[in-house]
Amino acid sequence: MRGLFITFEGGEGAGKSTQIRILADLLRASGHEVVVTREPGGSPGAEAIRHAVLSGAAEPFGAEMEAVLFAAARADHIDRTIRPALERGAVVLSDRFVDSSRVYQGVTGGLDRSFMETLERATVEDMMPDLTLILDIDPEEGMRRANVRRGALQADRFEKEGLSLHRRRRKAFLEIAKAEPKRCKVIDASRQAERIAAEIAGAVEAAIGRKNLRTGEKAG
Ligand code: Z5A
Repeated sequence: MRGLFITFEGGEGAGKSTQIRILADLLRASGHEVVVTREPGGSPGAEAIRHAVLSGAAEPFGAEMEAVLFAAARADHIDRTIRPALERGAVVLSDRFVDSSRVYQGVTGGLDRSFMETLERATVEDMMPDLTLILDIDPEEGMRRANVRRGALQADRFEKEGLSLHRRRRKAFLEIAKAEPKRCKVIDASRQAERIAAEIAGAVEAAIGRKNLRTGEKAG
């Protein structure tokens, strides 16, 4: 693949969308084609599944079925959006990807490890990110931020869950970072957005260098 695949992970309200917007502007200004996408979603089929999983409509069918739906959405997202963009040489910024399944369905959903690994192999194949930025924040602060942003809108299937689950997820993301230090970088997301953005820009610049991605002109 000629492009660069970057994923943003972490708990609710960590600031992933905010940081993706800042980074996308920076990369575009230096001439890269940037594709901003998200999970669940990022392609027409996956966006349809997003509605089913986040509304809670799939919850009665159990955690395994939810995991299968997230995986099906991911397979479509990869085929329709991520792989074509990387083949063009673009930088792909995805708000969540496979680590969210590992954490939300695997760890806090209590699903069997080998079941999750089989799903992951069947969907992700060679499409692991070049860089995963894990935005780490105290879940209390993350939920406070998410509540402010949501305003009068209803909380989704996962936002409704309690603080202890959010704490377990934070720990699980940090464990992934520890197990895969080459791919993952933990970012302290409790700071001001500008300071976080500066650290992210440094990490992305290094990844661009490692991948020898062209800058200053449109990838093509
Ligand atoms: N899920 C899953 O279970 N399995 C899977 O495989 C996948 C996903 C892929 C998708 O939610 C849900 O699906 C997710 C996991 C599950 N669980 N939940 N909930 P989503 O896409 O609707 O939402 P999210 O991914 O959790 O993100 P978020 O809550 O929208 O937050 P965010 O993107 O990280 O933060 P933000 O929108 O950039 O910022 C939140 C607010 O804080 C906003 O008002 C900002 O202006 C403010 N903000 C941002 N940065 C700062 C700083 N630095 N200081 C102060 N305030 C800030």
